[in-house]
Amino acid sequence: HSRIAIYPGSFDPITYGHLDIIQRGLKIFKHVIVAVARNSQKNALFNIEERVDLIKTVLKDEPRVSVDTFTGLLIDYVASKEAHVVIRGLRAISDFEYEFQIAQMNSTIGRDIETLFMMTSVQYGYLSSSIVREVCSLRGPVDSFVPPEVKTAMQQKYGLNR
Ligand code: COD
Repeated sequence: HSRIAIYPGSFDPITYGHLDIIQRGLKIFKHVIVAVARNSQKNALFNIEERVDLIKTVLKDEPRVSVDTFTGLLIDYVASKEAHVVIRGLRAISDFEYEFQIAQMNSTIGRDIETLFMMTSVQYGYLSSSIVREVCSLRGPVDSFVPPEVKTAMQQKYGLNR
């Protein structure tokens, strides 16, 4: 029986789409560890420490969530936490191929790991960190996509807080 689930990702930055998956994960698991990957190759807006701080800030009232980082293989990190479940979110069909590949790889090279997919909530189906970054950088409204603290941090990065 799993009481802990690992929710890994880049979280650059965390959005309401991620937060929705976390809140729903908490209905199934006693504890969710949000694990920010250190060696993600994506072009980053926020460094790892900034991403962790933002996640901690927006989840400060949720004692059943902890925030951590990991390097190397996800399966090794999961094993180090004595966890067996990885939560991932699924949006469109376009997510499927990538997610399917990761999950198959992890269940092949990992031991006793299940990937649990949660379907996005309708209102967040189109939401991704990268599209939110783009909208914000072009001075579009992002209030319905990210918490206020994340919006402020993004605007600072893009030099929009004047
Ligand atoms: N609604 C629902 N789910 C969402 C939404 C939304 N609006 N937005 C994002 N999500 C989901 C994503 O589908 C994903 O499941 C999760 O939230 C995190 O998303 P991202 O984009 O922040 O994170 P990714 O996909 O970049 O994370 C990839 C990892 C870092 C987990 C992966 O690269 C990894 O495990 N790296 C470590 C090295 C490793 O083990 N590699 C081998 C694996 S094959």
